[in-house]
Amino acid sequence: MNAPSSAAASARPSASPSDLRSAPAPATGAAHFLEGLTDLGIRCLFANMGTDHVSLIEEMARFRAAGRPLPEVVLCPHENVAVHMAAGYAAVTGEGQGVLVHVDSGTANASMGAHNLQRARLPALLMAGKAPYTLRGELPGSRDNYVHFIQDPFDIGSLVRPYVKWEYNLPTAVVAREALRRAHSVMQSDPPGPVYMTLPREVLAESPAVPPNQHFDAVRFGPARLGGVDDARAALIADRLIAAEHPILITSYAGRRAEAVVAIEELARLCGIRVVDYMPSALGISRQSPCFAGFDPAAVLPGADVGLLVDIDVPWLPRFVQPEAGTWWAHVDVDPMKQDFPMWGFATDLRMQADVATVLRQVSALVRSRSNDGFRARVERRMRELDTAAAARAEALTRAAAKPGETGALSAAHVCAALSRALAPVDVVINEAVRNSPAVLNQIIRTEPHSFIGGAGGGLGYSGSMALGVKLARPHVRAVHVLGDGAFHLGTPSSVYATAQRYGLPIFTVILDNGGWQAVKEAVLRVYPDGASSAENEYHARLQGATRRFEKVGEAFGAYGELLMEPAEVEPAIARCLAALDSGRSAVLNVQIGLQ
Ligand SMILES: Cc1ncc(C[n+]2csc(CCOP(=O)(O)OP(=O)(O)O)c2C)c(N)n1
Ligand SMILES: [Mg+2]
Repeated sequence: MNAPSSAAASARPSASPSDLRSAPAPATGAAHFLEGLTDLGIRCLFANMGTDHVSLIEEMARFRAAGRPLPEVVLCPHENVAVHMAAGYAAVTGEGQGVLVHVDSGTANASMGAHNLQRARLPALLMAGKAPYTLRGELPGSRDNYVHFIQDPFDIGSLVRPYVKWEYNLPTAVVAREALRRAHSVMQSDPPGPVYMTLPREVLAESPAVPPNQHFDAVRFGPARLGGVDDARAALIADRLIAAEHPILITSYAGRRAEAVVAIEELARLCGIRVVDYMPSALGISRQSPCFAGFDPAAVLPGADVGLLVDIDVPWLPRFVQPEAGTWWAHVDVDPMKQDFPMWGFATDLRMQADVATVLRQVSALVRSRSNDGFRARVERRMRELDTAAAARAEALTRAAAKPGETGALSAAHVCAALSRALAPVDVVINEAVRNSPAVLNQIIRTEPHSFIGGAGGGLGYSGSMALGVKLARPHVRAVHVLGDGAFHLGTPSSVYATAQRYGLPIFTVILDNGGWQAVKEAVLRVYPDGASSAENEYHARLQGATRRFEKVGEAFGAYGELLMEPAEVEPAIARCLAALDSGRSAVLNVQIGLQ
């Protein structure tokens, strides 16, 4: 932005250019920092660079020249991409990666993503350089640019503080490796989440006297994970399930861990439990399981005598839905107290902070050892009822998807059903379809753990970048995201497709374009059903102008694009997009579903 000032350089002791060339480069703070990242097993650094990162950039070149290991640097033109790539990567691997952003401005751009990561319980190590604190060349890395004076806010951590588990300003590179280990252990400990570290430019540029052989290994300094519970509490749940007539289970983010999906299925089949995946941010149960009871808790609450809340933030909306007074509730959660929610209130009879997979396996073992003929007969009856209900549900969904809609106003359900038929079980579908989420959830049949990701936070604009992170972590599967037109705008799409192209990470984007923000219109109508907005038919929610060719944003960066208007073209268009995808190009399908 501004030319470096020569005044700052001249304030330092002078050295001739030939001296500089011949002197061996001392290990800078940045070198210790990069070693620390490698210690952690961090594979990727999703980065948006600035003047704060000069020593890191310089050390990376030295490391490459020396053949030393480094994390893979993925340059992201917008921080939204960087932070949500880390989210996508963590969603399918559980492993937090590095996100490197530029001072306060980069942190501010990454803040919304930090919110989404926190709500999804996904780890990430967010790092920002800090503007230099020395003004006159007193130390290497001192201010040499106009922007260094304007990028030093009083409290940079406040930009992400509500969304991180831990924050730290690295005071000296002497402790870089230890601080990094601590950051990593905190983010990976239960409940996982993002952490934030700031790196002053002088600290990265200094040549500290670091004690030799510093090593903070994962075995002795690593994360703390939750496990199961004492048998007495597991037995309380087991005994209730054995005696139950109508047991239910509601989950939302248990599917972060594949083990939990297996444990839910096992317990549900063992006891004949109806399972609802409410607002899922990860697939909690196969959509083809007989125990899967859809996405709406209101459908299973009536008549339930035993209820399990399992890894869930909001099991229903109390304004509209109430559980039966007589239901006995147990809550098993990696985070049952919801300390990050100022207000939260769902009454339960038994609460435990524990690893869901382990507790449910404990309960299954106890149910097996304590079960009796009466229980087995009840389960058999319930499983027959569940089979019938699942068949009826499948039939209703097929009917709902049958009508394709009209030219320029295609049915979202029809399009999603066609997409479902074209995908493989291992492919990963990311939902950001807002008011068309029911079509995505119901019609795109997912069965495998980690084959579905949904938004856990409230920040739109995540799905394209999460798809990139998924593709990076799982190169052999397709990463598909379905999103609204508003979400597409918020997702910094030019940066998404630029990154996809540069790093060979093809993704498939399906936009459900209804001309704007249906969710905003509906929100107004819920509060003011017969108000002035309704009379005027103006909700400040229409975005469409004369030309709206979202697919061309992808084309600008080498993606294959199609505008889909015609019912007869639904299947062929999806096939063409998948062919492009499978050949290594991203594909963008702009589906016109009619104006909201
Ligand atoms: C970053 C961000 N900005 C604004 C919002 C507010 N918001 C919630 S839903 C919505 C509309 C999204 O539009 P679209 O993706 O087209 O979905 P539709 O409502 O039409 O189904 C908006 C703007 C948000 N959730 N996140
Ligand atoms: Mg829309």
